[in-house]
Amino acid sequence: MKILVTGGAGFIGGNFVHHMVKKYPEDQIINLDLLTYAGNLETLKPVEDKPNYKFVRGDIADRDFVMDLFDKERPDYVVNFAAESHVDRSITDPGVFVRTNVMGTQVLLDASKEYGVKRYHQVSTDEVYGDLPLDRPDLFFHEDTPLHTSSPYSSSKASADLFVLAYERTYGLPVTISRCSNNYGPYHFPEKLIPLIISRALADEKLPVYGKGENVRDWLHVSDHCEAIDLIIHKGKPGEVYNVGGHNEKTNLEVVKTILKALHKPESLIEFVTDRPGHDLRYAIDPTKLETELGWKPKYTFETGIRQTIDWYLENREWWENIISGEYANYFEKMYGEDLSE
Ligand code: NAD
Ligand code: TDX
Repeated sequence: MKILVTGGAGFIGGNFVHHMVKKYPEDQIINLDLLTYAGNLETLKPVEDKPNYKFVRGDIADRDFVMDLFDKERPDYVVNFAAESHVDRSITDPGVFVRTNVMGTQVLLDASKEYGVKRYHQVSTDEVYGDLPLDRPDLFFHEDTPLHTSSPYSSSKASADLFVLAYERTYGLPVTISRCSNNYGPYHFPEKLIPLIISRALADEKLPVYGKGENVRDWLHVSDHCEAIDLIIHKGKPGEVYNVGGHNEKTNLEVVKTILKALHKPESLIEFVTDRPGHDLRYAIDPTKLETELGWKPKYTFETGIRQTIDWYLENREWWENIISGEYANYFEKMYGEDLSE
């Protein structure tokens, strides 16, 4: 089998490449990534010399390039992680989210149709369902919950999902979609909440918490997400959507305090800053379909997963220190400069 993974130099795609290269030595894993600010070849060091792995730099929205690649490689499976993934960046610059997340997906679908791939898998997000109220803990996102997006990011992901489903219905392309809750774990880019808090707390820097820190996210360790995608591409039914989540709902403030406690740092580092516009209140996934139909079960609880993640950041300082000392420093200043100044 030849598996084309797009966005494999990013956080989840990188973890998935590690998982697949190790677990399926007989398969060929091709990683197509543009290496935007979020792509990092350092993440792929552990697999770069493996005989069943190859990296190709390129843009999923570049039709001629993608068609040539499919013509040359003839992948059996396509797993699309490539995306602009940060909600805050989508608020300042939505255009690139439409280009990569919507148009890039449509180019990959065309190529998959043209070259007869056996499975096209779209890595989507629970954000396509919008948000749930804070005072209704009985409500969850199900696969048939209507799409109701809030940010340019989630709108671009929902649009892509609709194209994926349209290609199944109209052209019979064998597709699957997974919609996962918030991931955390190794190789997570430090613009996102958990690695941002770990890296800044270690440097005794102020920790920006939006609004009152009451928003709820449903956290899943990235390796449990990778296992779920592996199961879905091999055993999932074409045309189906699968929700992925492990019932680990926490307020942002709980997450930040858990990290501070583990690092023996004071809560006085917390700084409540201007809220994200349109900030989704609560995400909560019902993963029953994935559990009952495909037998998926997460290995990590939030407590074991956050410990493992903190240890990884402590043991791999070079990986994230290289990022925060580079171009990312300018982004941080623009995004938080005023809020966090003395
Ligand atoms: P990330 O930002 O860490 O990585 C994205 C990768 O895509 C980067 O390596 C980047 O270089 C690459 N890329 C961007 N534009 C590209 C283009 N035009 N062509 C080729 N490559 C391009 O993102 P992530 O957090 O790993 O998310 C991966 C996928 O999972 C995304 O589709 C995201 O929507 C989805 N998702 C993420 C989460 C989460 O919590 N992080 C949860 C659910 C779903
Ligand atoms: O500085 C911050 N302060 C803060 O309070 C940042 C960066 C975030 N937050 C809050 C906003 C959210 O309520 O923390 C929560 C998590 O924020 P992010 O890490 O930016 O993630 P989120 O917006 O929930 O989206 C993530 O999960 C779903 C991923 O980035 C998406 O790609 C995925 O689809």
